[in-house]
Amino acid sequence: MVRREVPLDPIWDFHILSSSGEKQEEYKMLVPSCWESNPNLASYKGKAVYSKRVTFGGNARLVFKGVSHTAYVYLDKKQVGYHYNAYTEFNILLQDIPHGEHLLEIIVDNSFHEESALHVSNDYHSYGGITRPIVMEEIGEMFIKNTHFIPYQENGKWYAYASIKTLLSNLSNEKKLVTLKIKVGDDEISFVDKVLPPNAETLLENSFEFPAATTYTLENPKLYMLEAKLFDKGKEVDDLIDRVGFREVKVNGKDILFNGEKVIIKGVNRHEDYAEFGCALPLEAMYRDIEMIKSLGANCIRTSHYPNDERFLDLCDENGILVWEESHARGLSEEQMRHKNFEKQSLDCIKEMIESHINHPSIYVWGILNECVSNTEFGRSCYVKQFELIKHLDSSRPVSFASLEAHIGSDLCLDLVDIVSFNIYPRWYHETSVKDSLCNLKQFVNSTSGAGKPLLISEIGAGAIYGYRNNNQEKWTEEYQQSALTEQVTTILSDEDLSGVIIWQYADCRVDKGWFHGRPKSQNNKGLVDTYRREKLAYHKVKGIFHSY
Ligand code: ADA
Repeated sequence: MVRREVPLDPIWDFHILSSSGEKQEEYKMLVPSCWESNPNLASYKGKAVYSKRVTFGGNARLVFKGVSHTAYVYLDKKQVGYHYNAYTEFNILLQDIPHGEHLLEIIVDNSFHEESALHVSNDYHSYGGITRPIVMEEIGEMFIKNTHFIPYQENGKWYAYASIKTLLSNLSNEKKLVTLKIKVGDDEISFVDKVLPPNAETLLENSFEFPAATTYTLENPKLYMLEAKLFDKGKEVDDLIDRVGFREVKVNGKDILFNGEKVIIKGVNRHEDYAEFGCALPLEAMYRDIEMIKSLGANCIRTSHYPNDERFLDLCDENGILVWEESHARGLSEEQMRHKNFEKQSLDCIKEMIESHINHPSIYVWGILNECVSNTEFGRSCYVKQFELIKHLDSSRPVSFASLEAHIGSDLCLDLVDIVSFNIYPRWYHETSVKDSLCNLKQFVNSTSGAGKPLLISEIGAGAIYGYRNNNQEKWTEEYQQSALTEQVTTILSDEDLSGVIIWQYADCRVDKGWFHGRPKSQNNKGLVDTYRREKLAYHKVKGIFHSY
């Protein structure tokens, strides 16, 4: 390992900021964590500043895996970075910094300020703080910015091939001649004597054969270490390590194919939310979710409604759990989509999501714009732009978006997707039977350009308050939720026209204050487990059903 990390102690100085920017209450804050974990700040919305003295010098990259939701970064009182969106990674390049101690300050804002188009009052909570890990990396004059690995099939031969793209950065004022070596398992490939122009980025790309590669399957999720090493006159000057898998996702007619085999989706939607930790789940809590979801018999998680912490995606990779990764947006109206920053903030989110997560073999779908305005011409133009960007960045995965029941009859975007997906709530928001609801949906989809494509139920479910029990078939009881989910899930999984179901939702989650109507305890209570992961009756019932299909 050549690239060195500058150690950052996890305890930071922390001050609440007044509206005029003055430091007020003082705390110590753990990074990563949400400030809501501090009882005094459990409902705080606004600005705060994190500060720390760090000793380093030369060139460095400050990598933030997630700050919720707007970050202004200062080094020695000078602004060096800005980022919007809680759920995507960003980094800041610091060049020619004098060696010594420096003051690093990060102002974080989680208010629904007027520049914010995606973080708005919603059916989930926009927490505050540096909620995902942060690292400071020492780099030299040249470094490997990223390596993208796309496995593919040729001439009926599975997974012997991959296209590998590596972006190199030369920060010096001189032209450099370098060699890049990339090892995947035991195979090594090289880009020899490549010229890097001064102060520029250079993309090296080619396709390679890996004849000995073992296929990544859901039963045997074989991962390979990808090690990229950069050499300047024979001396190793930088390295980057990631994990990859050889697999292929395709759509054929109405089927979703994973390694050429039809897969039926049995999934759960999951928010990053946990009673004690808010959205900043420690690895143990993530791991527990993975264990519970596997034991449920599910094979898929939808990261509703934003890109997830990469450590969670790593766990999905390791456990062979398919991931529908979604860019950030939920239920935006046309007016909200016409917000002056909506387009830029959405496209940035997609770019950052794909750039940083493209190598995860578990991701099988890129999703966008959950339940937004896919039934107007303006709305459609937004979906078109976002899908174009996705296909430009990664054309190897199918794309989709979750439409809603209210758009049955009017959705204008079903031609844009590889997989048609709808969120429907029979037996919860209305009393139409599940069978009739599916019938209406299929009739509509078949009358559109979505006909003949895989059709997935991306949300269905019912609410229950953990521990509220009676046998009166009353809504909010665990018994009612169990009976609704039994009908919903068995009807979908028995229907051969459908590609499967993703239950809304795995665990209860906190919602924004404005959402208290229909949200007892200010939570979305449709979880199979509550915010502490205590199992409701429905968890056990669904487990039986998932294991029998
Ligand atoms: C929608 C939405 C979810 C959640 C759900 C519900 O379909 O996509 O975020 O709000 O409904 O509980 O009503």
